Amino acid sequence: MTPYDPPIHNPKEILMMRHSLFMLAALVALGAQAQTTVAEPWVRGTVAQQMATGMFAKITSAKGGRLVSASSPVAGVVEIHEMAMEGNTMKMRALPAGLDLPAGKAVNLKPGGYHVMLMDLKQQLKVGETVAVTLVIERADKARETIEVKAPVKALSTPATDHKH
Ligand SMILES: [Cu+2]
Repeated sequence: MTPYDPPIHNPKEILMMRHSLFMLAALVALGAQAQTTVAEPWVRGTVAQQMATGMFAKITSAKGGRLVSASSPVAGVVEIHEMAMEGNTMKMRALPAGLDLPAGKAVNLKPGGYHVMLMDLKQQLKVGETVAVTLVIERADKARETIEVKAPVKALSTPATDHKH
């Protein structure tokens, strides 16, 4: 008999166990990332004192889910909005339950439609800058996925407002 209990795991076993745990964590992270993709993100630039703007992108959830919330260091409040007709006027309103992302179908967030509303802005957002936005997706299996987006700030130019003489 030895005066002490033999170790349950020798160093080699512990190393292998750590390795497989690391592999498992890597696979879990990979699986979470592959579910939803965010393409062509951008934020509409603001003028001084402007308190709100929109963030737009094409979001595709491979297995379906909902965009349930978002946040950004440049905004005090961030909501998921839609534009909808109320009588004869186009109005925007918050989607309290979030934005539905059908499986495998790209949902286009664009001016005049769905958008991530950045409100209570802490600074002017100038063209050429980049805004960090965190999107929270609740997947069909109820697991939550967090996506960090770096959205370039762009000017919204439409033929109606972009006349130059
Ligand atoms: Cu809005």
